[in-house]
Amino acid sequence: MGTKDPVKAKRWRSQVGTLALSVLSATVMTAALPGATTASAATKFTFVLVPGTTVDPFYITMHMGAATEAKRLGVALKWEGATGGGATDQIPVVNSILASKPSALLIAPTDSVALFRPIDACVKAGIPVIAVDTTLANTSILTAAISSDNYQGGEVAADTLAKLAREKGDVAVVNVSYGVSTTDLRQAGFLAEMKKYSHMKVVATVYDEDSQTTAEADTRSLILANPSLDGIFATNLYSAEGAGKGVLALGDKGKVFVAGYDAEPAEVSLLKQGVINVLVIQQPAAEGSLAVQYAYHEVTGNKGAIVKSTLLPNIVATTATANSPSVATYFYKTSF
Ligand code: T6T
Repeated sequence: MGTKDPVKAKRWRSQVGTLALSVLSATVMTAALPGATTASAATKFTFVLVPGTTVDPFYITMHMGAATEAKRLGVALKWEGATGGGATDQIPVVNSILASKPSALLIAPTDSVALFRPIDACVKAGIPVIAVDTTLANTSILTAAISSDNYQGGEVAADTLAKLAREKGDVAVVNVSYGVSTTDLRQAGFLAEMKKYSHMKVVATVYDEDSQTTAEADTRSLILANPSLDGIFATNLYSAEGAGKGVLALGDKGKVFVAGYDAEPAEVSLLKQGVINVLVIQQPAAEGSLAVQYAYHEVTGNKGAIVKSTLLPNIVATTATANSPSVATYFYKTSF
């Protein structure tokens, strides 16, 4: 079974792992974990969750899931990070955590290479590290890595835009920043899938450094520079919100189609208006919850229950399904 393509093979394996895991985690969810006794356990373990940024609804929703699981297990959970989303913002945070020596570090590395050394210093100091959402280029030092199926999300975006554009025309990508493992994979999945449509062309890829304003300005320029542009793939929350606002501002709703990622309120509103046509939604709360569970397995010696690499499935929402309650449960929180 599986496939020769290593990415797909790994994905296939982890999906099986995920399936098995989701069954497992459902079981674990209802039963007391070995060693999970009274509140006294709370003081015994302290985990720190470091998001890509502290203001991003994706990570705020992840925090909510992690905090719920930490409470259930009687573990103290700290939330430490920067509002900026770059390696220069995150490295000092990791260095200060090293000094505080928590029981485990759960982190979304903002750069797959630049964060290796600060994270490795934590591991060498005996702090197990779990990557959640983004990861490192070299994962050998990690206890586990949890994310969503980013490559497949890019493929879904390509197929949806191709269908909307009747498999003819030009498209562009509005991405975040090179070196962010998740959005790089989304772009890779999109470009590979687009190759299947011989009458379609990717005319440009731009980077908005995680800024919605820049994404909007880039989108306007892309449309003005490419009058026959039919579609835009915006690889994350801020990119999608910006791309949608750019299309709306130029009056191109229904002419330039938008496939976006994530589900914070402004994006969801643009999806319901038909400005954004499809959103690939992740499960940040489940990622956060699983990361706490794996950290708990690690520190209580239940290492056999840890799956090294997990990709949680995506939820795809369109303008037509955006109002359905089953989809709305996956919309992100802006605070908790
Ligand atoms: O798309 C998510 C996350 O998966 C990605 O790694 C960075 O951007 C978000 O946090 C959304 O802003």
